[in-house]
Amino acid sequence: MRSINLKAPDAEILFWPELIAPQDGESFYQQLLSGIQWRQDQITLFGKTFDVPRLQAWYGDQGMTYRYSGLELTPEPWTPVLRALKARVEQACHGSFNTVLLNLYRDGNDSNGWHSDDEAELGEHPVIASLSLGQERRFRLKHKQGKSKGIQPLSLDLPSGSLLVMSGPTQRCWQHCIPKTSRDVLPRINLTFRNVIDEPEYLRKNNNLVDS
Ligand SMILES: O=C(O)CCC(=O)C(=O)O
Ligand SMILES: [Mn+2]
Repeated sequence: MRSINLKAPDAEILFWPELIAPQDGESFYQQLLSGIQWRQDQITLFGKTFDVPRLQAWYGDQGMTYRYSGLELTPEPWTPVLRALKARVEQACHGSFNTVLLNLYRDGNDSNGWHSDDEAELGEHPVIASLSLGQERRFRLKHKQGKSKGIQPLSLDLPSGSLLVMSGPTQRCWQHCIPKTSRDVLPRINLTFRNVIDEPEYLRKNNNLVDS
């Protein structure tokens, strides 16, 4: 299936509107809703502790610890459903991923604030492959220097079964978010497949490069 190139400055963003057919999407959605170990994580900002405004889960290869906003996430092992989805995503975007962060937005009050996925363990040019299941979700992007450079923000509605892949300079130059909505919305699931650099492996490779 062919992708659409969203052509924005300082970004590489590809979009597959229907990577997964609606019937399969509904089945995957139900399996994840009931089968994933959804967690209510908390973050501490300026000395105050808050519930993250959504439920989350972290699955992947063993040993791939991921740190963000003071949280340290140790992955649960891949399940058959997650392996099947990972294979579909990898086949579409010719990438490979060793972890997935899942978000469950229970209703319109749940959200994901402005951020970039630019943690060091994702490497210099992170590839973030975001698969959507459940009701359509509004996804917003803004360039970090959008105002001074006159670059317009983007707003996309991500339907169930769609795949959005951000790569190249996107995380360095842009931020993205899922806003709250006053519309009456059903639960929505997002899976962001990522490739976390395995530190010992990374060091070994670098030493090998120096040796050879
Ligand atoms: O739900 C989405 O599409 C956004 C998820 C996201 O940005 C993240 O988990 O880092
Ligand atoms: Mn993100």
